[in-house]
This record gives sequence, structure tokens and C-alpha cells, in this order.
Amino acid sequence: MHRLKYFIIPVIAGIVISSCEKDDDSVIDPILNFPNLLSTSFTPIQFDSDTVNAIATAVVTSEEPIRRVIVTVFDPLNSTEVFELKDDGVSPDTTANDGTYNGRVFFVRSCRLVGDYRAEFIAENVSGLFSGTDSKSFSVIHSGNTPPVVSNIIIVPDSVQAGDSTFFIFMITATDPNGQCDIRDVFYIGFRPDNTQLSPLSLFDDGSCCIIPPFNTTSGDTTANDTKFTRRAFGGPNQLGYYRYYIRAVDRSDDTSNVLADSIYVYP
Ligand SMILES: [Ca+2]
Ligand SMILES: [Ca+2]
Repeated sequence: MHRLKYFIIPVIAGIVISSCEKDDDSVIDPILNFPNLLSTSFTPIQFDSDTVNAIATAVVTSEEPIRRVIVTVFDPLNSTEVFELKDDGVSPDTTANDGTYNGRVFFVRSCRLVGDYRAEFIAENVSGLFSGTDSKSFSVIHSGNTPPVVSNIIIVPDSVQAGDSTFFIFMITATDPNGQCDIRDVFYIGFRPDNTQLSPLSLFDDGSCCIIPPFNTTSGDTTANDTKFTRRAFGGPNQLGYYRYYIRAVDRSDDTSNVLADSIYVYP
């Protein structure tokens, strides 16, 4: 047993060493020197404007020279924009080569996207090794917010025989004086004839781009981004009388529009 063990180990070690030497003589020290984010900051942290104008700062330590330091900004819809931070002594950086990297995060939105944003910092050295990430949060608000407005409610068919399963189409026009991007949700709350509540369902202005649960069909919307929101829902109502639907819009500042109502009559 022992003789066998001692025989195998030198053979394996020999293979490893010889393959290393053959492929690359310079692979002597396998220690990888990752850059390190000591601290980060993002200021200011709140914007009541269409414009975001901030200074992002990262203090970086690294054995090897740094290739670049970036901050990726994620908006409330998870769209990203990348900004580079510099340690070159040029404003907004104050001192060159002191390990403190600065950059300006600047963007203007034609429609202000209110909500929570995230700035994620990372450093990369010349060997292509990355630091860990560090994140800071900031927000965009609208102190002078105006609620959305809904109009032109349409629900078809307006009557159906009890137990007949069919698609129902819900349509409404929803606009927001602050811009269409400020509309967070358009939805109905419905009630059966016996006043029990139906599950709320959202309407979309998506041009039927996407499959949506629970019916696993598209919304039924004809044209994307034309302020007309649509939803088709499959069902076979079985209670006799009026199913009532109340449709409203809510914006990103949580303000609610007017509410419009319509009904579907279920006959025997
Ligand atoms: Ca609004
Ligand atoms: Ca539409």
C-alpha cells in the first residue's frame, strides 16, 4: 500500500511541472493581484430635474497599473449608461495619480424617469483583472408632479351569454402631462355581479410586443406608444348581471388618475 502511494505522487508532480515549463516559463508566481475599491461616493443623491448631474468618486488601490475605473448607472427600468472616472487631475478630478478617480455623471431625459437609480463602480487593471463592485443609490423625483388622465374607455363585447368563453378587450387612453414615461401602470379593478372582486389586470401600450401571463397571449394593443392602452382577457363569466370594471392610471410618483367605469352584461 505505502509503496504504491509514494510511487504515484512524484509521477503526477512531474507531469504538472514539465507541462508548466514547456508552455510558459514566466508562470512562476501564480498570485493574481486584483485591484481594490477602497471607497466610493456619488453626490448629490437626489435630483428634482430632467437633468442628472453628479460627481462619482472611487478610491482605488492596485499592485498593477489601472486600465480604467467605470460607473454604470442603472435607471428604474434597468437601462444602463456607463461613465468613466479619471485620476488625471483634470476637473472633476482634483489631484493626478493619487488613486482617487473622479468623473461626472451627466444625462438629460426628455421625459423624466422618476424612481430609484443605482450607480455601480468597478476598477480594472492592465492585466484585465477586476475589483469587486460597489454600489451607491440615488433618486429622481418630481416635486411638481401632475397626475395622469384617462379617457375613452372601451370594453367589448358589452354583453355575453352566461358560460360563453371568449376574449374580452379592454381599451383606454392614458396620458401624463409630465410625459408618457411617467405612467407606471394602467389597470382595471373589476367586480362580479355579486360584488366579489376580480383579479386586477394591467393594460399595455406595447404594440403587442410580448407574451403576458396569465393568458399567455399578447396584450392585443395595436400600436406601441400611441397613448392607447389595451388588454385582452379570456373568460367565461357565469354570474348573471353586470360585471363592472374601473380603469385608472398611476404615475411614477404614485399619483392616480381619474377613474372610468364600464360593464359587461351577462344574460341567461
Ligand atoms: Ca405625472
Ligand atoms: Ca397602443
